[in-house]
Amino acid sequence: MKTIDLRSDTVTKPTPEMLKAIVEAKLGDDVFGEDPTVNRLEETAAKTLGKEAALFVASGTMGNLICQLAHCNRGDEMIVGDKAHIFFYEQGSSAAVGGIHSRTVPNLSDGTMQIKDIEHVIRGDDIHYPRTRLIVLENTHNLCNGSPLGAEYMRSIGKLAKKHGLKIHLDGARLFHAAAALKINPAKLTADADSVSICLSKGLAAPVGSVVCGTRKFINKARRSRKLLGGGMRQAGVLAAPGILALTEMTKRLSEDHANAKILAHGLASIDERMLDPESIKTNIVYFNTPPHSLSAVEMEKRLYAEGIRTLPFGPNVIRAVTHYHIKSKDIEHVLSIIKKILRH
Ligand code: TLP
Repeated sequence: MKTIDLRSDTVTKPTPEMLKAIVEAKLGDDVFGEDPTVNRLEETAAKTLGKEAALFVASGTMGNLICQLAHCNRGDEMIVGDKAHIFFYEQGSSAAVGGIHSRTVPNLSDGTMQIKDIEHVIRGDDIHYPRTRLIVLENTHNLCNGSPLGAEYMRSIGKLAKKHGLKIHLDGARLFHAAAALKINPAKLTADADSVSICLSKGLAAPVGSVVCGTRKFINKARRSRKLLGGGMRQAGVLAAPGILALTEMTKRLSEDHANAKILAHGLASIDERMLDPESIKTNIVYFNTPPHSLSAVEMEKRLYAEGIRTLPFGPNVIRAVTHYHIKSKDIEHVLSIIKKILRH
């Protein structure tokens, strides 16, 4: 039985072109800055996002932490959404490793935080308080239905940060998904951020890696933080080579994944409208409820797994399904027919 894996877009495997690029990659020792393929990936990422420089890192989690360490000193405070991946799913590494205090602000269902809520929690100069240094944003916003944050919103946060002398870090694990949904150049979404972390392995088919972008001065600092965390890699060009194709080729097809997510969302709503509001699905992440008095999320996940369909339960009644490179529209039709069958019995 063929498996349809909707757990995450992290499951995408390298394309044949990527495997060829891995074999042919020109290599050197990247800790000495001598791996030409890593250098090419970093230049490509910086140029794509309109930044001076970039740094190849092992993962999105590492990229986010490196940026926090480069922006903040121990005891500083960062303002972060209460549904942010950095706050929820990164083991509290801001505090555990960086000694950085998180001040949360509610994320609205579209992934934004209200300007007034952010402004309200910025600390004044008082001996009792930590110093506010950083505002953290996430685009697309994973836990908020994969919502894309628009350029205008980014600009308004940029203005606020300038007014208060704060820096902005953007967790752009799925930044290209946002750009595809908004039909906008990704650099327009990063112009107001001091640092951005993008993932090459979320829907873009690279096997490993993320890239952090910012000013040259910031990236020099970030390079030190990467070494501190043990993330200096040597002949990393074998990983950077597929990363270049992820950025230059695989970003072009993401609207296909968004279209499949929309088909899934509308199909689910037509099975039972209580499962989700299909209009809330703007990118490739679909959260849906199991209908009341039917199955729990764990039971539904098990029943789907028995049919070769993999999903992730995200709460007592919430399931996540993520579309990606390996998912075709006929797979979505099959998934919908199986869910219909499961709910009927
Ligand atoms: N997200 C994973 C899980 O951790 C939930 C997923 O399957 O969606 N920022 C965002 C917005 C992310 O969604 C993720 C991964 C990361 C950072 C961390 O990236 P990695 O897994 O490369 O450390």
